[in-house]
Amino acid sequence: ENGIVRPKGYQVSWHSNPEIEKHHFGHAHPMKPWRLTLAKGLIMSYGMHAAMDTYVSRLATREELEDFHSEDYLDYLKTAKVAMPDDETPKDYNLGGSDCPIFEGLFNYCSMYAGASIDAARKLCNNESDIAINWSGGLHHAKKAEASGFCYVNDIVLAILQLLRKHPRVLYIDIDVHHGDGVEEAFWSTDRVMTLSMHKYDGLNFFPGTGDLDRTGPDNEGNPGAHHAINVPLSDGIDDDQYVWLFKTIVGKCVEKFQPTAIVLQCGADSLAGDRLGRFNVQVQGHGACVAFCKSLNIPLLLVGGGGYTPRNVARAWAHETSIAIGCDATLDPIIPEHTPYREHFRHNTLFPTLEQILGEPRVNRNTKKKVEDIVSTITEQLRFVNS
Ligand code: TV7
Ligand code: CA
Ligand code: ZN
Repeated sequence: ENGIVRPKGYQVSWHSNPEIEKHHFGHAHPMKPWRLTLAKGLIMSYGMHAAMDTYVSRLATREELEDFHSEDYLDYLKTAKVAMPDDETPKDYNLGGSDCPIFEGLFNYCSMYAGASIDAARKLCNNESDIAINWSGGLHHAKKAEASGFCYVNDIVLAILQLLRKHPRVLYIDIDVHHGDGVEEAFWSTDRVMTLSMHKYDGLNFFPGTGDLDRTGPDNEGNPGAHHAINVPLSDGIDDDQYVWLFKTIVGKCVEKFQPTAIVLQCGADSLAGDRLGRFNVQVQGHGACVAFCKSLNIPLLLVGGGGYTPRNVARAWAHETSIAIGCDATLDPIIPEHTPYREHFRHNTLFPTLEQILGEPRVNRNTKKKVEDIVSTITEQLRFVNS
């Protein structure tokens, strides 16, 4: 089908569970697990599943979730009940507000996306996969005992903890438009994980309000985690050229200094132009170029999803990035196949719509040349303190 063949010399595994897609955060909520259905339909209409080892993921076990989360939080998450709409009960563990509602099947939903990331990490540890993919994961805001920003269980932290059983050093990279605060916090005090997030930063005006350039790790002397948190704060409207230049330059320097033995890339698609919550002008091509650059490093790679609130663009990005993982991107027909489920949802029939097609009016790029160059020099200076 479409000439998609298994990549020679390396293995890609795809971890998903159709049950995840059936959950609903509530009518008006921007997080729509249904976007995974749209992405999967597009991936499969191109025949890409034939080129991967596909796994229906299992639920993470209680013990696995306890690797990071506290027992009392997990108890509450498991027993929390959908409240009456006008119920004024206190929002324990930040659960039950409008960002992190309690919905039907919540604990199963969390256990499933976490199980998929843990399985994916184990495939990399066993050398059974070179690239492992879980588009339903990437929920980077969840804390040890707190839900935050649509995230309840931090599958990324759980996956990195699995990788650390085999791998001395893990590089975490986060291209979601929001700061990857939960992952940064979890590994704040260790030099075995370097975290790098690119995000919109505007003080407290943009969620979660952290991730300024000078947030680089603990500042108490002798703490091993010092300098191992890297933050790239950006303004509205950044385009592919600037974004991909920053990504390659900074990731290149991090890999050179830190010498990671595994990489986790959070591919949040809310950094794309036209996202309902995002503010950037990044296109599917630029977003995908970040994935291609990581693949080119030939280091075991875990790809997870994350944000993404305009489902048609989420599906485009993750389908394109799946094609990069299996190495068929150059030969893929950019015209979305006729038999793609929900094809009418894509509006334009191409994987790569132009900015004019995506946006009603263009978003002004507030990132100057000087600003992006200054970010690189500050981070270059920071990395002088990092040894592998
Ligand atoms: C990884 N932005 C998650 C990103 C999490 C962002 C926020 C909303 C939002 C929630 C809704 C809703 C919304 C149109 C957008 C301070 C508040 C302001 C709730 C209305 N519409 C990821 C979290 C962020 C919920 N939260 O990184 C139900 O926007 O800014 C905030 C916090 C308090 C709560 N209110 C928003 O991408 C997966 N929430 C509509 C209905
Ligand atoms: Ca980010
Ligand atoms: Zn986000």
